[in-house]
Amino acid sequence: MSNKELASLFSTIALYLEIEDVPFKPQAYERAAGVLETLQERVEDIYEREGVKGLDKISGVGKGMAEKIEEYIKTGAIGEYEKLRKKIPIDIKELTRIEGVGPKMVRDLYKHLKIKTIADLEKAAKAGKVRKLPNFGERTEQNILQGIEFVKRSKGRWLLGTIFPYVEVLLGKLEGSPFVTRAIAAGSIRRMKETVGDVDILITSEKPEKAIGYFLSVVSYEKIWGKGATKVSVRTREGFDIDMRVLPEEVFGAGLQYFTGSKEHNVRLRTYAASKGYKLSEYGLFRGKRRIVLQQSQDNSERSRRIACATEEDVYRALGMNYIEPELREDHGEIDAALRQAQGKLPGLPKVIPYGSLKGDLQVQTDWTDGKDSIEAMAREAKKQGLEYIAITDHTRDLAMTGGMDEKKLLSQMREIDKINEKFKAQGEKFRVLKGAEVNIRKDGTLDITDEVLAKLDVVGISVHSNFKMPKKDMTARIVKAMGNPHADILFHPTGRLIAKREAYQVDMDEIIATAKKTGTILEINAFPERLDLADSNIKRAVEAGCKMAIDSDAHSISHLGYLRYGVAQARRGWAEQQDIINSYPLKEMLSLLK
Ligand code: DGT
Ligand code: CA
Ligand code: CA
Ligand code: ZN
Repeated sequence: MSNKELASLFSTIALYLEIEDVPFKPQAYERAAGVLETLQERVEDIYEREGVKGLDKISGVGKGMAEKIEEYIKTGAIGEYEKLRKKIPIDIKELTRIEGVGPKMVRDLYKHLKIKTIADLEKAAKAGKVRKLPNFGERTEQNILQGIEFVKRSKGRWLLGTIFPYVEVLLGKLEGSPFVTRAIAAGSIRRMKETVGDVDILITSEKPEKAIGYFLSVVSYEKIWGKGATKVSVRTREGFDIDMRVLPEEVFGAGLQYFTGSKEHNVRLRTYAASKGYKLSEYGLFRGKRRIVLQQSQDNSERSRRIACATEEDVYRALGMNYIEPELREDHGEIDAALRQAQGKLPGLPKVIPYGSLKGDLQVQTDWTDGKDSIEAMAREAKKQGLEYIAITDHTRDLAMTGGMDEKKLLSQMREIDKINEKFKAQGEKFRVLKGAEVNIRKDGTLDITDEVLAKLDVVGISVHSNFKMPKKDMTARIVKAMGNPHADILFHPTGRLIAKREAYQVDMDEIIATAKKTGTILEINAFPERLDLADSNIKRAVEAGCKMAIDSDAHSISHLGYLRYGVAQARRGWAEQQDIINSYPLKEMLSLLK
């Protein structure tokens, strides 16, 4: 059992209770779910040590919730959930994945139309039944149908940010096994693609059967799709699939290269190899075109023809190329660039920004608006993670539901930040909290904070949070106008997309990029796992145009600051170098790159 599983169970209970119109309880479950999501220690460990009292002590978890957690730890189930699930047989999780469909809507749809699944909802909406419900209307019905299309298209893929921490833990366990020599994730995870279809794990081992047995003992799986002497595929209890393969040590490089993909990269590489008289497969790079018969033990003649397999570097080098980082392997011109580079010609491969090279974070929310932690807590955690500065960028006036700040509140927050900086200084700590805001771009392209106050801030982020459905021309004009504001430093999450949830708004990226270049506005690479906005392809365009970018976590709690690595990954996938990313510079230089 993990904290995350329990959190997800709690938020489902909250949804059921909302459908039942139960007062207050849903909020208690929601709050506890939020806490569990980000809790560092496992609740089981806390419970083992301090019992239900210890659970009660976790801030945001009351006595009632602590008892529910205890019930779950002891029995593996929560009675209230089982009861609700039987009473209200709706697939809430699935239905609320549709953008714009919340628990209240699910409740009404169920009460009036007996809608339980996305399929039911699609049928009813297509028949025009949804628009007739009180508070729905034709526009809502259209939006629901659009949302359903989007969910259907993204089905079966998982956010990298959901899968990656799981895989890290799993690899750690595998490496701890005496039967495993090394373990690594290949496939889309190694390429750090924003969404992942399934997890591919490669290991080397002297005892493959034992290694597979060990793997099955540490993964909680729902079913085994298939199992052989050197391979096993499972569906995890979390609902995604893992393919695990055991590779022979001598050909590990070739295997890793093959299973890292992408398919498109591999096809291009294999075709190039063939044109040079080689044969490339997961078993190695071979001279000559004769087809290799795949079998466990290869005969001596094959072994003698095999020229490169131990490391990936060997494979690329033998083909006359420089090593290509996994994030670049998408057949977007990387093979030609690697060939040119090896021949001393330009343009070569980019020197992609290294992980861990960020010095600051320029979008951080706090408990002044919809964040969970205080300014100081965010700063201390950022410092712990090796950063030298962060900008506090809480929401502004128009986002009233988040407690968006007006000028007065912003000014008082600035005084608070001064105090915190003084405190750091007095304690001899080298860390700087910058004053900022995430200012709303209104429909007409003006900002919802006066220029006079914006001028006092160190970092002004601007973003679209309303009227997402404007025509492309109008949306582009709106954003371009806002970028022209002399105080607007960074365009936050430039396309507004939410992966698998909400399409990006219609906007002319070429014009945004040109305007960024002209006005010196920084474009953000928002690292929040469901945003990753700019997307990799847009980053590449921005790099080519010579725009500067910032990689921000958009953290709403201390646990989100770690998202920065997904932003760095996205930047690498967009061929960005360290010099392209302003928050990889020390504070003074970074500030000099803002307007
Ligand atoms: P995913 O799982 O959809 O996020 O994407 P990948 O890239 O992880 O794809 P997956 O899991 O189907 O296969 C893992 C890698 O194995 C893939 O990136 C390249 C390699 N591979 C799989 N099937 C083929 C194939 O038919 N041809 C070639 N050249 N490579 C393949
Ligand atoms: Ca995969
Ligand atoms: Ca796979
Ligand atoms: Zn927010």
